[in-house]
Amino acid sequence: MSTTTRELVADVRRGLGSRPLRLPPKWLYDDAGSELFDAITRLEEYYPTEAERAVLAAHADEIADVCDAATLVELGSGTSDKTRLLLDAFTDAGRRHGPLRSFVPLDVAEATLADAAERIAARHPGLAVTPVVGDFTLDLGRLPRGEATGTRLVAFLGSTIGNLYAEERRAFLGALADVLEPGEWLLLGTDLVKPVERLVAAYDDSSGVTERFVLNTLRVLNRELDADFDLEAFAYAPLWDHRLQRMDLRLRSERPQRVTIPGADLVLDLGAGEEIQVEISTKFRLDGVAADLAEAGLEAVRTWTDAPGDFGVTLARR
Ligand code: AVJ
Repeated sequence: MSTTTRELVADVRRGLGSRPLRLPPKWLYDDAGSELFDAITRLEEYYPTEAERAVLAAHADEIADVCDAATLVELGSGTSDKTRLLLDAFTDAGRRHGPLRSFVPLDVAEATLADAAERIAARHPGLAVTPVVGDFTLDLGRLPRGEATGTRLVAFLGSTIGNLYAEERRAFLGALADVLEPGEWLLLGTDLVKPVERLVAAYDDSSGVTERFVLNTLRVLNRELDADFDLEAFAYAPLWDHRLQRMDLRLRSERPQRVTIPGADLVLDLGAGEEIQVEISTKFRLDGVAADLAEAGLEAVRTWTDAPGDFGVTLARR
């Protein structure tokens, strides 16, 4: 059994073996899921991608000027699409700190990662591109460091940090601060709190792509663990959790049903209306972001937002 399958089995036993039923969002992002997510980013209603792109388009040069990194690491890199804006600024021959030496994208979706790495290597011939297949909650210790990289900037974009539960977010930032040397950098993208109508529209789009994306996690369990989830028997049920300031994306069992998951040695009896939490997407305030960083021992140096204030990008230093 591969390490990934072992992790999936452990997550499924933990998440579906007791109530509330919950699956960690990373199992949404196999290659099919990554493609569906990519389709989400092109939806009219899904504003975060374009909002973050606007921030990077306007300020990448400034970021490359403030930040003296020689290596850019990208966690949960996916297609690395917006990262192009950073790479163009950091590899500019006229950059104050000299051009970037290497790029290290890290992602669980292997084919998506390989494609992105190839595309970037072709665009930046002078840049060493070293993809790492891995999970950013587990594999920070495997990132290259030291003389091979020089000073690193770790980019964690797209508000992926919002998919972590509060305690996981704290653990993640702490682990990141542990692997960074003093003087190394973090660039963190965070989706900001806004009127609930826009949030709900972004996660419950009219064309149903988000629903297919969320259902894909059941397809992953059917394939990897030989489970017999009937995708037709589940309805997508997203909601805004006002108290916790997050979108809460769930799948609701439409009828009482028994699901068997042989690969995890699990039988799951679901009642009508019972829900499985598949992903949360926390929304932030900029002062809260700075406070979370400070608690981990990282100092917010500068923050940029797009003109409407929908999305924040914070540069922090260990
Ligand atoms: C992975 C954080 C970029 O939370 O907005 C989008 C994932 N899930 N629609 C988000 C997601 C459903 C997305 N990020």
